[in-house]
Amino acid sequence: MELYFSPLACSMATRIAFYEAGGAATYLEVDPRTKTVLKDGSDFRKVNPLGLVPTLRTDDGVVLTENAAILQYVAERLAQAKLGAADGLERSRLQQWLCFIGTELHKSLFVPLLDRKAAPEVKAYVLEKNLSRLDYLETYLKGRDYLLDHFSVADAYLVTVINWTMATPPVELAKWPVLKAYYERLRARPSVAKAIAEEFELYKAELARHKAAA
Ligand SMILES: N[C@@H](CCC(=O)N[C@@H](CS)C(=O)NCC(=O)O)C(=O)O
Repeated sequence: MELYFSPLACSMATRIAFYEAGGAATYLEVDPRTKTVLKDGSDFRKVNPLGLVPTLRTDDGVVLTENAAILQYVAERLAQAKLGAADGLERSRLQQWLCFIGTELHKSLFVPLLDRKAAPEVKAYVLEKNLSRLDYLETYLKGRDYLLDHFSVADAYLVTVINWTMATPPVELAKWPVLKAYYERLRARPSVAKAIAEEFELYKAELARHKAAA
């Protein structure tokens, strides 16, 4: 499988899933500004017209987009690692969490906060409206190690998104101690630690590249 990714972006969740399962993949870095695939300079929009990562090319050459779909596909393909759901209700729970992370956290809270072009009023509105999502997680995670009863691709996605609090100072994780402890626990997990360490180096290179091009 080939994973189109950008450093520290939501695509890191799929990398974590591959590392967790010991699955082989080819990682193709996409520059988020130029939308070029670094390896060969090709136009990523020819693969995904939206220019969004993650994008996965399966071993059969099929192109899949959308984090929730990709994560569930990878979990099913690498079923021995049990990163997905065991039965019908758990499958719905997994989808519940993937949808929650994708819509309530990723797009509604973090994307506007990370957007350098978003006006301060927009950021203030987003914080006022969406910080309750973190309160909700704080309550849910009390006494739990993971979102389901075991580590799953939903945790891979959540730790990836919570990792962005490093770059969103208005969201101080210390205000949600249970969520902070969850994040730190998951960050220490070998698959997550490896993915963050590797992608952080690539992120620094991306920043240097953008600076040089400015
Ligand atoms: N709905 C998509 C959103 C993916 C997404 O927002 N990816 C970001 C990185 S975290 C991206 O590629 N942004 C580049 C852009 O907006 O041009 C999904 O869930 O996969």
